[in-house]
Amino acid sequence: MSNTTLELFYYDACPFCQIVLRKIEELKIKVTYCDIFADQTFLKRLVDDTGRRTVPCLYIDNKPMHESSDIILWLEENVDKLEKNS
Ligand SMILES: N[C@@H](CCC(=O)N[C@@H](CS)C(=O)NCC(=O)O)C(=O)O
Repeated sequence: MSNTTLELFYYDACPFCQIVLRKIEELKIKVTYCDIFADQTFLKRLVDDTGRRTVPCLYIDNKPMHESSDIILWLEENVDKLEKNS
């Protein structure tokens, strides 16, 4: 089982986030969800780490990755190594 920790910074009304959320659901990958509008500490962490408020942003072992297309590609390439939802 993978030890990789995944956290998705997102908000519901963001269409790029929805594309990533659908891919995560399709691949059944275990992710911690960080809604930046529901919890200001998530927004602060995102801005502190990246200097941007842009979502989606996938933290892979605490390293932020922007761009929905890059995130989806990374998920597809690494799905076999990632922890799945039970
Ligand atoms: N090219 C980016 C676009 C992401 C994007 O435009 N996100 C919007 C929300 S839908 C956003 O966070 N805008 C606020 C900002 O960039 O400060 C991607 O595909 O991930």
